[in-house]
Amino acid sequence: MISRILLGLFFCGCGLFASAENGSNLWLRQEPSCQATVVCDIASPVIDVARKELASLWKGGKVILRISADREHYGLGDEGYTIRSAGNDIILESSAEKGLLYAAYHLLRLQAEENDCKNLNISESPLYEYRILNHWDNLDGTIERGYAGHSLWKWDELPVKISSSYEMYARANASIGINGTVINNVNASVEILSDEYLVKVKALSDVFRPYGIKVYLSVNFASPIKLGGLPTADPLDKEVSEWWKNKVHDIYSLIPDFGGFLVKANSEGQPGPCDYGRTHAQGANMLASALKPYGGIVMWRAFVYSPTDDDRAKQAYLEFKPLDGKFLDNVIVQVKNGPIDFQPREPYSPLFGSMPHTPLMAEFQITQEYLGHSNHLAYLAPMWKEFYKYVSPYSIKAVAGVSNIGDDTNWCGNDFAQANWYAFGRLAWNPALSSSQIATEWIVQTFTDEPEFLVPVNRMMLDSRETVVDYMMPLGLHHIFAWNHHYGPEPWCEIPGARADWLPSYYHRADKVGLGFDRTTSGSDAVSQYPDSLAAVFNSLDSCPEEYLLWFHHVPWGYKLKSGNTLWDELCYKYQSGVDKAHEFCEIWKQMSPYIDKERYEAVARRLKIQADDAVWWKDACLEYFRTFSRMKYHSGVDKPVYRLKELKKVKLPISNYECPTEEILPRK
Ligand code: BDP
Repeated sequence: MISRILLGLFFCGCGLFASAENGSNLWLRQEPSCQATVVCDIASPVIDVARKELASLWKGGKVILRISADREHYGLGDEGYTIRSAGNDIILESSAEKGLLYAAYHLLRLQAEENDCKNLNISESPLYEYRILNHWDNLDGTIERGYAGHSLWKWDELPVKISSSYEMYARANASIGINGTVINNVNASVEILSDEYLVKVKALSDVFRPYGIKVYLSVNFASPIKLGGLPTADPLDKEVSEWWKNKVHDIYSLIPDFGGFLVKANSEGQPGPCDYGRTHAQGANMLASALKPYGGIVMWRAFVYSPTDDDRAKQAYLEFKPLDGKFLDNVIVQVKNGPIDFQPREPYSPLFGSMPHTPLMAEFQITQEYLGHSNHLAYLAPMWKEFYKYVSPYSIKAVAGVSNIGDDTNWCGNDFAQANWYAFGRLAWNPALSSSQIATEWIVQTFTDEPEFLVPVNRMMLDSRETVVDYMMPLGLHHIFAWNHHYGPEPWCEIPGARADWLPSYYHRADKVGLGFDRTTSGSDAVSQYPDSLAAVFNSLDSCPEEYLLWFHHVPWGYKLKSGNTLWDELCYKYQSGVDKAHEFCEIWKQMSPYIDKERYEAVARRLKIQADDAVWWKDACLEYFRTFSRMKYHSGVDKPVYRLKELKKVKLPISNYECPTEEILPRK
């Protein structure tokens, strides 16, 4: 934070920051040149941003910005645009101001990538109307599952003091097409709807508006009781719906373009309509009716599970599918990408495709809650693309990403975690972009376009998520984290009296016979929630993709996989491969030092070292523990354990969101 403020002192003549290489400028590192001629006959806050950006950064000839009412631009929507070269000039056209803003950022990105901008003929529009960040930020400044310092929002200072970070945040989002932000945690405090906080929210909205970003709020369903003093929050109670109507009216009087509400209801202890015997649809519709006259929406989360005997992976589907078609048209049901909870790898949630009469939005997690926090390099575009292999991008209405942004100097803790913020925005705009293309764009803008750097770093990023899966939870394993913690391994964890579905053994089901959760038709039957043809593929041990094997099957230790290896051997090789790759990343990075600044080089090197150490920890913990069931040996090519299981079992992770320096926690080697 301190260095971000210091940076602000170095204003250049045209008002943008001069760059300093501490990650604070994200991918927006172009030096201002202040030489461009920008022609535009409209003045508005949004256009002013586009004009200012181009005037300060564009190094080519004249840029002309035009609003056009022709059929082509009309067809591209409010946010779409064309970029065309006309001799030495460049013409940006859109049917609306926001399109021109995005066109300006597109042009500047081309320049940053050193494209030849002489013969441009580009036509673009986003696939989704809603491209939204979800901040899990609490009003006390902490962030649930945040690994990059405290919240960006300085609630104590607002609305009087407006940190310069807010504008930079908006600018970064606009540059990648993000057009909405839910600024508070889904586990929402009722205070956010108090008069005191709403003026603070308004102050943030005012900063974001010129960048095309709408503000949304997470709301607590019991607000009418806790804030309004009513005896109930029953959605069918007249006074309750009146209370919400008045609240919504107050919000729109302050923030005329307010986006709407995000709601986590009847999930993990949060209040909701089911407390009154009402359905999720009744709860959502009551809020939606209040928002409807103003054009606001409700994003109603489907992340629900209760401590029943039934398989947790089935519960959201069981609860929400019967409600298909029962939601008002300004409700979108927000579904996590997988059926459980943001694991390093999950099959897609079967709710997608199962609610044809309800708009759905995908919720991805940008913050690495289950992928090594900000210590591990895990480039997530390949994970999100994997979701789209099964779920057509056209079948969903919108996308949300749980943010990884905090007040750390470099915004995301790990410099490479910025790539996930970037990739989320770019894929929300266009899910057809490849992971590699996005990585290349990001590397070139964030670091350098030197091929000696670009090629290996791109490769490393593309390999990174699979590497994390390999050393944490290969072959479909999931949720084998330490108790109450989502960083290190504790597959053996048993807590007397704890909910079964909060313990790793619920998920891995290791026994003398084998490993994995039987979700086939002869097990929990979760497979049957998928379309028939896919269910058949997942249901059979032979045809189930191996990356989901232990998700759907309890597999005997000696079962032969496609490689010819037994399950046990394959498991060993996967963990070993994860460890090897993590070490390889350290070696690759060592070669990169000549190409970038010392500060970011060292920060990344330090985290890669933690990642490599953690990979060994994961391998030893999991293999040594599972070996107590398989009773099988490590074959050649698999390293002897560095740690003993007995010692690893004593490791206690600090329950906190800050980085865990593994060497301080682990027993001596
Ligand atoms: C889980 C997180 C928890 C969140 C919850 C949610 O562990 O902190 O509150 O999801 O999405 O991943 O509501």
